[in-house]
Amino acid sequence: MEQNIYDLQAEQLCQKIKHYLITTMGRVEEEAGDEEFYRAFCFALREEIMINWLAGIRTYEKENTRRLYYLSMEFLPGRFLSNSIRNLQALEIVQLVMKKMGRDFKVILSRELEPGLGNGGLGRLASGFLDSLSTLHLPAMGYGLRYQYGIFEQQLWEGVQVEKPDLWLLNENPWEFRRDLRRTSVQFCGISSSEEPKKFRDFEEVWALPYDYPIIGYKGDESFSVTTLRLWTTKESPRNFKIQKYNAGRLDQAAENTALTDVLYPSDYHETGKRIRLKQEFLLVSASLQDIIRRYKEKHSNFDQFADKVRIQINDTHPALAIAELMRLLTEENGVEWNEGWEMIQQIFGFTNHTILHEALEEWDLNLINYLLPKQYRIIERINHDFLDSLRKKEGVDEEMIRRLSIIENGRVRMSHLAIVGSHKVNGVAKLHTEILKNRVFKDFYLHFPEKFTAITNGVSQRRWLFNANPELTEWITKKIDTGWIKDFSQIQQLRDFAGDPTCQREFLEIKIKKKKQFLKFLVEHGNHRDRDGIQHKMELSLDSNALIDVQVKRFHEYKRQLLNALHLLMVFQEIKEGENRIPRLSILGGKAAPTYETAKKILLLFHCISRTIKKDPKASSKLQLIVMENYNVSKAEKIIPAADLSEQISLAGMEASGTGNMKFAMNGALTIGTEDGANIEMKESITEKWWPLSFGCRAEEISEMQKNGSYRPQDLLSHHPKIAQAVDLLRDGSLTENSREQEALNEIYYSSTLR
Ligand code: 26Q
Repeated sequence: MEQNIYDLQAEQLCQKIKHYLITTMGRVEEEAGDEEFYRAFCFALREEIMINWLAGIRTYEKENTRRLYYLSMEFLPGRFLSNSIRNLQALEIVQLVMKKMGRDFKVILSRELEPGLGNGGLGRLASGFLDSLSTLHLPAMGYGLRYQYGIFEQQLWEGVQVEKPDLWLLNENPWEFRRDLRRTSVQFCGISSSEEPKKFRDFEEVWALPYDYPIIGYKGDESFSVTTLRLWTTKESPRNFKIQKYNAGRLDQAAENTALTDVLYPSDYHETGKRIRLKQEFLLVSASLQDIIRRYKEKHSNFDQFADKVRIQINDTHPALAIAELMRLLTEENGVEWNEGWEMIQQIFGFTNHTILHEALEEWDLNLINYLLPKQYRIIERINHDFLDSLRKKEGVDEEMIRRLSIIENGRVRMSHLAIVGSHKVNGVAKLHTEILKNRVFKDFYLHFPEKFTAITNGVSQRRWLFNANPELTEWITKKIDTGWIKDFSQIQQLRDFAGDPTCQREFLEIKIKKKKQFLKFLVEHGNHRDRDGIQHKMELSLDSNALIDVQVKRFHEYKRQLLNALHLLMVFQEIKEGENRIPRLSILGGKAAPTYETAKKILLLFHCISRTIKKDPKASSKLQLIVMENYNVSKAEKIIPAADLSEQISLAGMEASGTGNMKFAMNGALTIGTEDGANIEMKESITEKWWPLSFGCRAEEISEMQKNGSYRPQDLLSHHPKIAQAVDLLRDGSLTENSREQEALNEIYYSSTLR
């Protein structure tokens, strides 16, 4: 009986696919290529979700619920198709369709180009939230930018990072819906007369056009929800092109606004201070807020309930201008009184901080803001003025304290201060991180507004990282504890009862081996390496699934200490050469370096040199291999993480705000080699010491102590530990390099890390 229903549904889907191939692409089934088939398949599948999508929107409208809006300059949703099929519990039907139509499911899935609209953790977290909000049927929406080019594609030419444009919009995207009716105009620059603030002239108008993406929640026993991710672009609005500038020979100025959403800024942790970035941030903020207000006005004739109906979370300070822009929209365009408006603002906004690195804290030149956003600048001045006034009324606040807390200081606007002042909550992304915010980074704010600070530890979506990425382990877990954990991950605790059972341990290890084999197969089939001219060559494996797979995949950054991993590999290399018997180890490295981050690029090159040196040594390569994977992204993560035995989470304690890769590995059964940092600490607490055997390194306080009294002396360490010294020496004695360019890079790493 059930089989018949399946068959019927699959047959219907087949018909739809054929229909789309013919009517939208002019192709018959037999001649359609894989990409065309992929697209037709998505068109057919998305029909199945439209009703739920619309119904959800209608229900929230009818019930007039409070909405949550997540504003973020970055989203990293990963591929849509595979995750959606899994969430819809449609895997079996889809496999049947593929069989009926003679297509390879894996190949079809791999035709989807991943939307890389983020740098790393912060963007992936944003997408994870949308997945959860959708699964939990909560009335929420994400707002971001539809970059024409997402994070660059990384190629490694003999270990040198070469950045190529990310062409995710190469083909028509079946997951986006252009919403012409919702286009919005955003204003930059302009002059207003002080007598008549309503008369604003000579401003520059930019049109933002939204595209909607369905974020499909998990379908448990009941029905499923679809949440909207709305991304703005300026590219597709013909009105953004300035013909007069073009005729005057200034193509750059003529096309500046059509190009505004062209590229994602690829440097995490580095404030760029660039004008186009500021315009991008404001575009997101203004277009989204106007959209939010429009939606509110459909149901209300005044703003009395606005603060009750709207909540806006800002993902780091990147959208913090929303505080000024909403204040402007309320007071200047909707007749709300200043004080009332300000009350509302603080109820509406919440601010998440993701980093303590000083160079990543956004500050804008006052003249730049005043020129591009004169109205908002004046509002920031007033907010600051009122804020400082209220501080002066407090006891024990001197002018030095005022200076430290001020939003505007020394010709700069501090976005984090604006965000804190305008929000009811400021959250760090793990316990330790929040403590550091309270005691160091935002100490003065904590002194005066302790109630604002809260720790909300990050999470990841077990649906993408376990349910979808590891169906084998999913099945095993579900056999033991049923399916509740797919929606509520706290239920995973029930697995405790099985942890010590030898049969369970064996079953688990069998699954791990299977995932390792799949991954190794993927490496052999797709894992190329490039020579100095960028030509690809097949990768050879010297180890098999008996080797420990030891993985560090994340953005390249000094604080994440990929260099420490490299030095450890060199030590293992030496030991093997000296005849020590070690378990074979396959070390996987992956991650992008910001294009301007020279040190990170040198460390990438070092890994290439180490990999090559190991490969050349027959004795070493029978026990050790290092593979540097190009272009680490969400899709690659889905393949690597389930296969990992060891998860490298070795940041300098106090620096990694939370980390989220750590959680993805742990839920796939890898052991964490980790420092006492970010969410590692809380993970260790809940998993307990017994199952967390590989903890190491200084704690955050010990590091602060060392920094304070200058007691970190690498030379002393080297003279006390000959094995470390021997490994470090390889950096400069020429045994890893083949040319002077490489040796110069390694020398710089050597001297910058040993001479202090
Ligand atoms: C800032 C100004 C101008 C241009 C770019 C930026 C910029 C962009 C991205 C600054 C920082 C980022 C990204 C930060 C990030 O990903 N942080 C990570 O956030 C994760 C989610 O909370 C945490 O788990 C990580 O610990 C944290 O490093």
